[in-house]
Order: sequence, then structure tokens, then C-alpha cells
Amino acid sequence: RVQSPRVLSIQSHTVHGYVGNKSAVFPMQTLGIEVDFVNSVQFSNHTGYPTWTGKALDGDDLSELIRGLRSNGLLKHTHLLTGYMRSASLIRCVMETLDELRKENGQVIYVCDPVMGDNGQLYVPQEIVSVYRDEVVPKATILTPNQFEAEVLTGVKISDISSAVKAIDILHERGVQCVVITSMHLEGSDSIFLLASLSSSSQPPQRLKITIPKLEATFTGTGDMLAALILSWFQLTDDLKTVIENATATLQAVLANTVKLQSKELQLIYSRKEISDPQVPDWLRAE
Ligand code: ATP
Ligand code: PLP
Ligand code: PXL
Repeated sequence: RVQSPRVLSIQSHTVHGYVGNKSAVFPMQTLGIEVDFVNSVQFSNHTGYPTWTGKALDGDDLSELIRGLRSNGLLKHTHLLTGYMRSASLIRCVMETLDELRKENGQVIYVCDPVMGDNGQLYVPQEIVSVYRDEVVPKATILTPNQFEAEVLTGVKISDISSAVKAIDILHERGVQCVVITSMHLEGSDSIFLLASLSSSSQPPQRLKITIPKLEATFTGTGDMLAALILSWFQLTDDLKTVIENATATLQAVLANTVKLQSKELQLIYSRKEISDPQVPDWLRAE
């Protein structure tokens, strides 16, 4: 928790719909956090549609924006949030920006969603994996991989809770303070599991699990929204259980509204009350 939080969020922008910054910025703002955001791509819509148009930012484009901020003394963020990035040059430029922020303020919190793939499938170039593993993970304060991303980063095959904990501990050993495996699918279960682990210098890590009923539909932008909610709630409380319960309760309420309204896109605006004041149902309690 820091005084006067100001997040630098570097993620995708889509003109239509809710992924990347479109699913992260509104929740953070609604929860009272100032957000400066760089759009790492500007696309017409997310890439799950039959076609899309638009352009991506490269490392040089980002450097130019950072230079403008720097020269006006505006590079004073307390948090950095990143999601889907498919260019190594962009990732390296983001890491230089983080180093610069931390030179001024060693307490800068970096929330990293290492978006690389899902269900055994990479959707970034192979070279990105080692960039995340070797250059990004060691700098992350909070890391939000899914099951596949945790496997790729650690080399541990995750088939049950104990192998997931093994992967999490490897990430803690590399310096990550809080690891949240945002979705795990285990054989023989119809649920999605979220696993959170917070390390501390004096005690063993605090571990919590949430069991989420799997909905039939598939959604896009949920991982991006979850990382933003986790960042926001860590700013509002010190209690890990409250953080993941509130974040998950909001996300599940958004999904329920999205299904109710038969929408293909997350219904963030319709769900603004569930963002600002989440109600945690008993079936979502962390244990
Ligand atoms: P990322 O790729 O961004 O690291 P991820 O792959 O874990 O994250 P998702 O698979 O979208 O992202 O899951 C994130 C969260 O979204 C889950 O913890 C869950 O709360 C919710 N979610 C996503 N899909 C479903 C679904 N079909 N039913 C219920 N909840 C879902
Ligand atoms: N599919 C593609 C092609 C993607 O690039 C992404 C990006 O993250 C996703 C799916 C998953 O998005 P999310 O996990 O946030 O729902
Ligand atoms: O949700 C991740 C994401 C980010 N950015 C773009 C996407 C997606 C998912 O489809 O298309 C451009």
C-alpha cells in the first residue's frame, strides 16, 4: 500500500470491446486509483474476431512517450501494470522504464501478467518466453500467470495443487512477492481454481485457494481485468484473502451480467456497482 497511487498501465487498446487497458483502466479508476495508460496496440477489436485492423507500438515508440513524460517530470508512478506484449523490444523498453521509476522510488510495485498462452498453446513468439523468465519475472512484485504460463516459466508440470505450489515457490525464490495462478484446470474437476501465495520474510508464505464454477461460455479480457482488480485491492487492504475474494467476486459478477445480457464483450459499465462495492458470496470464499 502506498500514498497517492498512480499506475502506469501498458496494455492493448481496442476501439470496440474490453481487453487490455479497456478492461483494466475503468476498474482501477472506479476503485479510486489514478491511471496513466500507454496503449501498446490500437486495434479495431480483439483478435478473437474473424478480422482486425490497427497498429502495434514498438520499443522506440514507447521510448518516445517516456521521454516526453520524463522531460516534464511526470514519470512518478507508484505502480506499473503490464499485460499482453508480443515484442521483445517493447518488453525490454518497459523494463528500462521500470528501472528508471525504481531509481527514484525503490518501492514501485510491478504487477506483471505474463501473458504467453493458455491450454498448452503459446500465442506469443517463442523468444518471449525466455525474456519473461530471465528479464521480467525477477523484477515483478505481483505475478499473475495462468496454469500454462506458470509451467512455462518454471518448467514444473502442474497437475495438482502440490505441483502448483512447487511452481509458485520457484517464482518466490526468483524474487516475486505475490504469485496468483489465475486459472487452473485439474483433471476430473469442473471447477477453475485460483491459487494465491504471499511470501513474507518472517513467516512461511500465506496460501489461499478459490474454487470457481466453470461457466459454459468463453470470455476474453478476464485475465486483464483480474490483474487490474488485484492491483487495486492490494492498494485498498493489506489482507490477501480480501484482495482475491473481492477481485474474484467482481469478476464473477461481471461474467454473470455478460451472460445475462448475452454479450460477447465483458459488461464492465453495466457492472460498475459490482466493481466499486463487491459482494462476496459464500461459494467464493478463499480457503
Ligand atoms: P492470463 O492469460 O491473463 O494470465 P488467465 O488465462 O488465467 O489469465 P482466464 O482464463 O480468462 O485468464 O481466467 C481469469 C479469471 O476469469 C478466472 O480466475 C475466473 O475467475 C474467470 N473466468 C474466465 N473464464 C471463466 C469461465 N468460463 N467460467 C468462470 N470463470 C471464468
Ligand atoms: N487469445 C489471444 C489470441 C490472446 O492474444 C489473448 C491475450 O491475452 C487471449 C486469448 C486471452 O486473453 P485473457 O486471458 O485475458 O482472456
Ligand atoms: O486479453 C488479451 C488481449 C490483449 N490484447 C489484444 C487481444 C487480447 C485477446 O484477445 O486481442 C489485442
